[in-house]
Amino acid sequence: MISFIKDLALEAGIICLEGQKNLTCHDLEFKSAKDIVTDIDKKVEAFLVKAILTRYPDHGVLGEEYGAVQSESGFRWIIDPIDGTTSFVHRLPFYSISIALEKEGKLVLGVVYAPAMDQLFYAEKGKGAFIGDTAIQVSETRGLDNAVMATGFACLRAGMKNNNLPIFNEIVPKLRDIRRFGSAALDLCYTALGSLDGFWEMNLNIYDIAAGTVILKEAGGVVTDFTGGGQYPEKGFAAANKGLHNKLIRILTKFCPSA
Ligand code: 2AM
Ligand code: CA
Ligand code: CA
Ligand code: CA
Repeated sequence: MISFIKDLALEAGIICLEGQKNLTCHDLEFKSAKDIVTDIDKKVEAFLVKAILTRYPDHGVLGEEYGAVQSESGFRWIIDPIDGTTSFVHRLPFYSISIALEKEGKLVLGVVYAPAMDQLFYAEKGKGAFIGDTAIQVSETRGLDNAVMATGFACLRAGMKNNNLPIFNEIVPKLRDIRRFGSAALDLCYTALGSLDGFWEMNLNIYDIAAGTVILKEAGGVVTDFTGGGQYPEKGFAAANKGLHNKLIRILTKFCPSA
């Protein structure tokens, strides 16, 4: 199953790279002023859903662009066809295809592919996390002052009252530095890889984080809401290596959005 999904992600990557060549401002649709979608997002999701349901006709699906296909099977695929559409449209390499599988409500498989950099991350529950053929592990950084983290501002685009800017102001001075790539799935994979030490964001959706969460947990990382509990992404989303996660939560907990 994992090799089937990895192959699909690679094929979806070709659709992204080819589609991007001919992309113009006329191909953008605005879900809202700051929330864009392209034909390629839709094409990739349609391709993935068709291939998955052809192979597993009784499974369910949740995708960002076309929503849900219900199922009684206990299996649900959670798909973000392009995570980081803004980066994709602006021809920055930090976008990804994100595919996860949930079994009886528990995430069991995740594949994240960044076509512009040819980086393929994947994990199956209990079997470790990988980039290509190489096993990956979170960093051993223990102090916030040695940590490089990522965050994002989905909250601004969603026009939500829960804003990341006060959190950003409080955390960034405590860190070595901050990065903002624009793909929550990749932020999680880079934390799994140990290149980043942690990541937080609010107003994310399950399809932004499902695959990356499997990958990060299998790489030894911890994923919670802003209070350290399991109500993510509704009550915020915080991910880090084990040593740093508590330190991050201590700051985030007072900013926990009311779900
Ligand atoms: P997307 O590119 O698939 O939409 C980066 O901040 C994260 O926020 C990405 O995972 C991005 O996913 C998501 N995002 C972008 N616009 C958003 C919006 N309007 N509401 C919620 N999340 C959004
Ligand atoms: Ca989107
Ligand atoms: Ca997304
Ligand atoms: Ca998307």
